[in-house]
Amino acid sequence: MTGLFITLEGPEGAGKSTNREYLAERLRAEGIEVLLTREPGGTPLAERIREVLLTPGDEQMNPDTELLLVFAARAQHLAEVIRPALARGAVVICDRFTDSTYAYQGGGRGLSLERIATLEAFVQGDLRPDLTLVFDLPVEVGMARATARGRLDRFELETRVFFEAVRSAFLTRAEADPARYHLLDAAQPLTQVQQSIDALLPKLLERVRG
Ligand code: Z5A
Repeated sequence: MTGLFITLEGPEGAGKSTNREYLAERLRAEGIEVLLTREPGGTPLAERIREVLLTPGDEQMNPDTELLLVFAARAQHLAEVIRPALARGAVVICDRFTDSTYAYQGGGRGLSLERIATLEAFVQGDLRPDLTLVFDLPVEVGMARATARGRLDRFELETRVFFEAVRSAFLTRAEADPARYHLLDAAQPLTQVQQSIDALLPKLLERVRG
């Protein structure tokens, strides 16, 4: 038995955390085992790496260091949490995964996509999400939502140009593989975003139940 691997992606403030709970509840109500997790993080060690990645500091983090830390956390997360859950047939919902690496370290920092793909193959083998929901919204809306929440993390302190590149990288990836990606308009009111998620449920349930 193999489970289903769903990832939620998009820029900051897009509603990934809010909607991951919503999707998990909808699936649990159907009697499905759901494991809800996030990246960077998802295990105690990977959460420590998350702290390093998100905490602003005096020493500027080299983009290669950032890339390697993201994949180091992912290797731990896959080994300890994601692969075991998929092996027992659970639905794994992960708030951010490797699409964020392509968007932030590739699009935002300008690192080579080939280098990211090499690390992706090294850390994940052939494991890729079965379905990726991309919560898309204009940069200024996401930035306003993040700012309204208070203290900004190391990524949230980045410039608008950085976030435009991140958004554009997500959209490019989604357009290239419509079978895996589902684009959601995250600028809509929450109830409408959740109606779009509801619309995906029948197909999702079909896939889970085989
Ligand atoms: N990162 C990376 O660089 N490389 C990688 O490979 C990975 C990650 C995996 C941490 O991620 C950072 O790690 C991230 C990229 C980097 N940096 N950034 N920026 P994170 O997921 O923890 O951080 P985040 O995306 O900034 O989380 P977030 O701001 O919490 O966004 P969200 O989860 O998408 O949104 P939310 O918390 O559900 O909602 C934000 C607010 O908007 C909240 O008050 C909601 O009530 C409100 N909201 C949500 N939806 C709506 C709608 N539809 N209307 C109105 N208001 C709404």
